[in-house]
Amino acid sequence: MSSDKILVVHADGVTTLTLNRPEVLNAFDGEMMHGLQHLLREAGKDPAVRAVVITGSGRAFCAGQDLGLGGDPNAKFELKADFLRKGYNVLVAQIRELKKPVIAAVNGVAAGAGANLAFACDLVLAADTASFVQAFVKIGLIPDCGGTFLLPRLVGMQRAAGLAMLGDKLDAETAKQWGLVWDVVPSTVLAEKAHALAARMAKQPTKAIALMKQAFNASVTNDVRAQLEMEAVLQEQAGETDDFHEGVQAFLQKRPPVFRGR
Ligand code: LHQ
Repeated sequence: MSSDKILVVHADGVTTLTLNRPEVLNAFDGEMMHGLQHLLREAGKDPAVRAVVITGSGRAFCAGQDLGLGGDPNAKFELKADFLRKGYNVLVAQIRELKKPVIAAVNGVAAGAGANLAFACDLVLAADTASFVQAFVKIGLIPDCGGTFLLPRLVGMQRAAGLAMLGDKLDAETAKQWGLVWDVVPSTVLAEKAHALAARMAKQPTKAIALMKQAFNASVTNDVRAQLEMEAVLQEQAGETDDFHEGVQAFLQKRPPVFRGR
């Protein structure tokens, strides 16, 4: 499946997916949603892909759901639970469960589901011009795309409530101070820095990263004993990888390791 609504570039073990509907600030329509789901599935299957970057074209990262409804200002949006079940819920689960790191390179405003899509990624690298808006309250909705799950865990209940209930824009630097963003870089170098970060992660032991994601996901609901048991089981799996053997050999031979993601 190919669509000009998402641009795809592969380089250095990294697949970069660029949301490409700049005229509506990269808001999601059905085609872009299903395109992104498809491309994430493909990235998951391809052993040559060891990191994924999601970014936006033009001045925005993503303005969430396309509210345009074909240009009719009087149209009524019929919103059923299945809309989320088949759309954003699938997307968030795919990102959280992808056995490879996913980096959001937030190049501009990220609003509604667009903001929470970024927060679902493993690392968020933001341009200094980026901002984040839980826009849902402005149209009478609750945060979705994992927002009610992720926000309290990332920033605590007070800040989650303030962001969700007021819907104000949060600038990139404040988002970093609050722990929503890994780093902020000048907008002119965002793409380059995001690629360098992803290329570095693509050279890490990919299976160990997949197991870390599994453990982090489970840590949200596990108690400490369950989590310790999970670490024991997953560490055994990490210990069975070629990359573990390579890491120890490289250490003993006093050379940098060459991880192959196996
Ligand atoms: C847009 C959009 C947009 C269409 C900007 N759609 N055109 C799940 C369940 C089902 C239904 C609902 O949604 C969800 C999940 C969600 O994501 S709900 C939240 C949906 N998103 C929003 O409510 C955000 C709406 N957008 C905005 O608040 C502003 O556009 C932001 C704050 C993102 C940016 O503001 P500005 O920088 O001032 O840009 P702008 O408002 O002038 O937008 C530029 C153009 O993009 C404009 O079109 P035009 O033809 O006038 O140039 C907007 O209409 C269009 N656009 N967001 N979501």
